[in-house]
Amino acid sequence: MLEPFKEPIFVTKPLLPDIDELHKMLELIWESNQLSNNGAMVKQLERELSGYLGLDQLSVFSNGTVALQIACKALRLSGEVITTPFTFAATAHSLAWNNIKPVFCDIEEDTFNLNPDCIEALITQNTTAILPVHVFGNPCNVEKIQRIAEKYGLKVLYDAAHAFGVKVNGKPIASFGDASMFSFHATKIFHTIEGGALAFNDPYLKERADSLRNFGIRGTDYVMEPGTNGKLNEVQAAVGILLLPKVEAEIEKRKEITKQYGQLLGNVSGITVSKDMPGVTHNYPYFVIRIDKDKYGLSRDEVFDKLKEYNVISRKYFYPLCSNYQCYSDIPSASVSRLPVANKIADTVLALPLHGRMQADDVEKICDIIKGIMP
Ligand code: T4K
Repeated sequence: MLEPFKEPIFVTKPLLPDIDELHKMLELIWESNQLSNNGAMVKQLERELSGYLGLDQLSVFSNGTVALQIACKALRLSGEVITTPFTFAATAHSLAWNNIKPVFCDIEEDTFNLNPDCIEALITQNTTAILPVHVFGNPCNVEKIQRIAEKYGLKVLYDAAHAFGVKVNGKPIASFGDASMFSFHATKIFHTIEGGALAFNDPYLKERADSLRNFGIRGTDYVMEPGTNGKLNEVQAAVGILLLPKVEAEIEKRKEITKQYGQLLGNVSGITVSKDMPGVTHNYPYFVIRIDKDKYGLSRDEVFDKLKEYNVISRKYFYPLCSNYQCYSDIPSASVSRLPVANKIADTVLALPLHGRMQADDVEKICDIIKGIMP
């Protein structure tokens, strides 16, 4: 019988800047007296992120959710938007906050992403856009989605919250679609404690989003439209500047851990591990397994509870589906019968701990526990 971990081992642990380096950055901010409102640190972070990600039109925001809400406004989305139910609450909520009706589309069994083959049947005269999510950093079928969008004159706004630094055949993930949102929450590979970014393919859209994040103000005497407050502050931008050079090493470490998990769990009956996709530069934000109760002997919920007894705090990302939230479940597209794959996946996935400070021994022990609890 294995002993539980002495301390809880969480699904992630945030990357932290060196405290002395942060102190030096704070001194610069204190000297400048500029704490917010598009100061030097925010501008530097935007420049460095644009360079790192290979994107020209990039702006940072106070969080990913507000960035997504602003993107909907900047793209003038309205009516209905087709999206995935297998995502974090923020995706569908950003539409609802813009008085847009989310129309839920089923997902692919292998990638957990929006299934492009199910999109066309959901398009009506009220549809203005598609909002797919690159779930767990795995790219959507960007080419098929683009073809459908062009055929019906729809915008494509990607929720790339998990996909920082991901590339498809060498192209940055945010070069696809009209706009993409990255989350810089503390639980993400690159973060600014709270924060987010939008990348656009049109400079006009960036200009509009920049004004929308600052109340719609366009000049000293001119407010163009009802904007909001979506500004990132200088201290958080400084955290981002210090973390950016650490991202590559973090991804490398996570890649090793992902490989180790794959080797140790790949042959366990009833457990499916995620695999790299051809042509994709991955960023390894989460390690997610699928559990088939008939073969493994325990359900996902039973594994979740058992792991907790060993101090392994896994997460049921993404359960419940957005389409099953009380606020959306009355929408016709949300019915369980229309989303068979998404409902099946949401009931069987489990995210295991994954971060750069995990040791090989930790991974081995978690895998031993998973094998040991198997009836
Ligand atoms: N779209 C998608 C697809 C998203 O996944 C998200 C966010 C968004 C949009 C919206 O972006 P933001 O507005 O958040 O920028 C977390 C995050 O809060 C959320 O950002 C993220 N997705 C979501 C998938 O996960 P919780 O409720 O699961 O987080 P929490 O607090 O349980 O944290 C998970 C574990 O991480 C904890 O057990 C311990 C560890 N942790 C967490 C924090 C915050 C730490 O060790 N230190 C920390 O400071 O939502």
